[in-house]
Amino acid sequence: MALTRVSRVLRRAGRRTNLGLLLLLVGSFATGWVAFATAGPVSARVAAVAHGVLGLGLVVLTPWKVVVARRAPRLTPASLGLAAVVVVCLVAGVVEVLVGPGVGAGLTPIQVHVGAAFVIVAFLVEHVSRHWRPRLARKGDLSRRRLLRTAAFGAGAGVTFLAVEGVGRVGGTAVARAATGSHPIPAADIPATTWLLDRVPTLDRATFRVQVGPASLSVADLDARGRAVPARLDCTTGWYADAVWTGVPLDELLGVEADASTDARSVRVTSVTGYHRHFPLDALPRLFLATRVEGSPLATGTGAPVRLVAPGHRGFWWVKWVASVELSAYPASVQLPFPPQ
Ligand code: HEM
Ligand code: HEM
Ligand SMILES: Nc1nc2c(c(=O)[nH]1)N[C@H]1C(S)=C(S)[C@@H](COP(=O)(O)O)O[C@H]1N2
Ligand SMILES: [Mo]
Repeated sequence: MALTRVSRVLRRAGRRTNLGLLLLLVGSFATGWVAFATAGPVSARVAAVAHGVLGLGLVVLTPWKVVVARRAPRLTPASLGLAAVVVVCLVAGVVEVLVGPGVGAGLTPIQVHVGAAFVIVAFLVEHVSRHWRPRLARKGDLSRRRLLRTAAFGAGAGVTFLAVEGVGRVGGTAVARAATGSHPIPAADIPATTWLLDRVPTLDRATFRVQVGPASLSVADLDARGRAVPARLDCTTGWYADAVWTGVPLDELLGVEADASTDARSVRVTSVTGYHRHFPLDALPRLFLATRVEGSPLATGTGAPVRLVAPGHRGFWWVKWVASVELSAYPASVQLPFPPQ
């Protein structure tokens, strides 16, 4: 009895299953980047929950998709490859949530996760173009009966999300996560983190100078003017550290010049490596040129001798090995959302 009901529900597998998969995959890919970009407690949580529910919705649709695939005249290696990378992506995402970045030598779960996501996109383009049927989405898809099924599916995805969260709580591995989903690490354990392919320069603290507007400052100059700045560094690879940095606010270093300038629309903070970010001018009081963390000079890998501390911004905004801070005519809104290096 129960079995025939299950098989009747599964027999509905077809066009709407594929449409659902497409929407979930596109939605997961897009919200993943939003989750990477956001730092605010509410926006980060909304992005992480939306991303998790969309991604885990794929798990809920699996029984229906298996029916679709078994009906096909033959299984192709490319489509099985797509299935495999989706599994890798989902497993890495859940491992990130439940265990965090500490596992795995060399690659973090998030690196595997995002790498797999790019491979999914490539396979998916091939799969969808090979299996494309006209009118994938239809008007009737929004009829009341269909909406009830969609709502039931949404509830299934929501419950799956809560189940993963629950395992993390009960298992005690995902308790003190930030709104972004990141796991806590002690300030002393902050790892040297490269966004993508930047290099780690070795600079001499005694002779190094930072160009700040028209002024050239030594590390000792900055050190002498620094004050305690408690801030959370939250990296997209899934860890955060609360630490007290020693730094000077940029409005103090650049404020007079910024007020006098008529064409400045942002401040550009540039690393000796070329890595750089633009910030809006009203952020100047909340950006700091820092020379120390927890009282000690910065380590080579983590930005020595001078790095930016940008509370409220995800880690990739915290430019390391700062060479210059200068006013810019470009608004901060026109830069790439993520650094290219
Ligand atoms: C089709 C592609 C993707 C799928 C199917 C997917 C799916 C998932 C799933 C199922 C989780 C676990 C969610 C949970 O249990 O709360 C997850 C976590 C995560 N994903 Fe993705 N994802 C995709 C692409 C991306 C991309 C492109 C990014 C970033 C650029 C990303 C960033 C993240 C992050 C940061 C987490 C951890 C969130 C947290 O700790 O709460 N994902 N993803
Ligand atoms: C998680 C993502 C997906 C996986 C793993 C997957 C996998 C498969 C597999 C293994 C087959 C059997 C035929 C073959 O091997 O090519 C198949 C068939 C099919 N797929 Fe997908 N698919 C996915 C997403 C999609 C999406 C988004 C569409 C949207 C257009 C789609 C459309 C189809 C169609 C129409 C068939 C039936 C082909 C037939 O019966 O001849 N699939 N899929
Ligand atoms: N020049 C430069 N600055 C950088 C990066 C980089 O690759 N190059 N990585 C950023 C990223 S992604 C993070 S999370 C923080 C990491 O700081 P940490 O090395 O102290 O952990 O620095 C940011 N600043
Ligand atoms: Mo990062």
